[in-house]
Amino acid sequence: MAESKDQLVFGYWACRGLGEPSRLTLQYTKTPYTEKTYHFRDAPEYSRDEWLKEKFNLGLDFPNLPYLMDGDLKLTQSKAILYYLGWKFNLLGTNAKEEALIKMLCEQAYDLRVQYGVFCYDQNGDSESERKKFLETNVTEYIKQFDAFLSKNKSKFAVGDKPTVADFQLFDYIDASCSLEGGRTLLDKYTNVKELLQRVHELPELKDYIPNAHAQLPISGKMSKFGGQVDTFSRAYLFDQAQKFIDEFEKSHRPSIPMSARNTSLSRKIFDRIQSNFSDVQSCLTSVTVLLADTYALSGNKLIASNIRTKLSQSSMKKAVGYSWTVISGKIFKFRAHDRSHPCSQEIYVELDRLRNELIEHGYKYDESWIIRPLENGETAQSILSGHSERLAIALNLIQRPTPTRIQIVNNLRICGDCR
Ligand SMILES: N[C@@H](CCC(=O)N[C@@H](CS)C(=O)NCC(=O)O)C(=O)O
Repeated sequence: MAESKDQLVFGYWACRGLGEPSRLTLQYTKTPYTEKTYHFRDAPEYSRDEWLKEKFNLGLDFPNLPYLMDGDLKLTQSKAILYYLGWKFNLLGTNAKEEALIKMLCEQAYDLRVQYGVFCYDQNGDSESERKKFLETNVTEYIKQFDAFLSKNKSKFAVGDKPTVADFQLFDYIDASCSLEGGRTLLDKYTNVKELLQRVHELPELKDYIPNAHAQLPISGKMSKFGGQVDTFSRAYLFDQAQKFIDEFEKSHRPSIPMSARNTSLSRKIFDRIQSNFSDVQSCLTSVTVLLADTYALSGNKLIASNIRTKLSQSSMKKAVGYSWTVISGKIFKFRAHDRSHPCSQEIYVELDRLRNELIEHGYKYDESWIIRPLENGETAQSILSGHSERLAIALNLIQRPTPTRIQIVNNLRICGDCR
């Protein structure tokens, strides 16, 4: 943003850290402000010079990051900044009780964020089993309590029917702690929390900021042990940033399979690394081989992909069939691609045609880039993509009467980008 002398100045590291809820507030209120971004230098020393040479010259009473300057008011402490912005922009509730609840939620979310931060910078952040433990104990406990609070209050946003600073604090800090592997699945269980995050995500005032500037920021500083940044970058299709992060991470850590390996959003370059770490295709896990083949195919190299698949089928490794499961009225249904075994198959395919036509009317086009094998006789992009098992499971739900209010699908496969 162009700098003006009366503009607010917000200073913080080039990451989400403790600064993002205030940035979300400034973005939501469309406040023109000057972002003063500080960068850590590269590993191994991660020097903080850029900040330290200014730290004591800014007129801050308690020099720290983040800081906010609004005319002669110079503030540090992330929550003091957030509450000030909340007051200034009328995002702190409409009475003393609401304000107290908003602050309680902000403090609670902050406690979670601090625990998550301490964990990720600690050696344990490097261990997948420790991350799992941390998610299952600490993070789960917080999310469970937030969910119970939201279910009791039943308002559209955390406190009341309009967004407040509590929504921005909850949105960013819960999202950060759920960037640990399994965090998204955890959120699926706590629908009040999940829906709140979704509502914030969909705020029209944030529709440019969240998928762009916000998504590009790493969650934590670069010396954090946990590679959640890679995951976040890849989710946002920012492969170059993901690669850069891995390069920097590996200057001081042993090479590892990037977190993004678990996502669909994979770059060929990232996966070349997996191949070099698992150079003997015969001996590595089937799933890694399948993933490797899919990645080559997605990055346009169908020949290498097909060679890997041929090797796989000639080896003793067995590729599990991909299924999507869904539960309707307590009964489990299972679909594989192009499945016609369900007694309502005919209606399922009619429903899929209806959905497809409706989507096409709204501008949808099949994304052929997700087809990762050569087309066979008579096949078209449409016939392949529209037979994906998750679509069949969704269609079965949609032909139920009454239509279920929530559809849950579980798969043992990657969901292709077109189905998403
Ligand atoms: N309680 C403070 C903690 C601030 C803090 O720890 N800031 C870290 C980044 S999250 C920092 O690097 N501060 C700069 C410094 O210590 O010089 C807050 O909530 O703002």
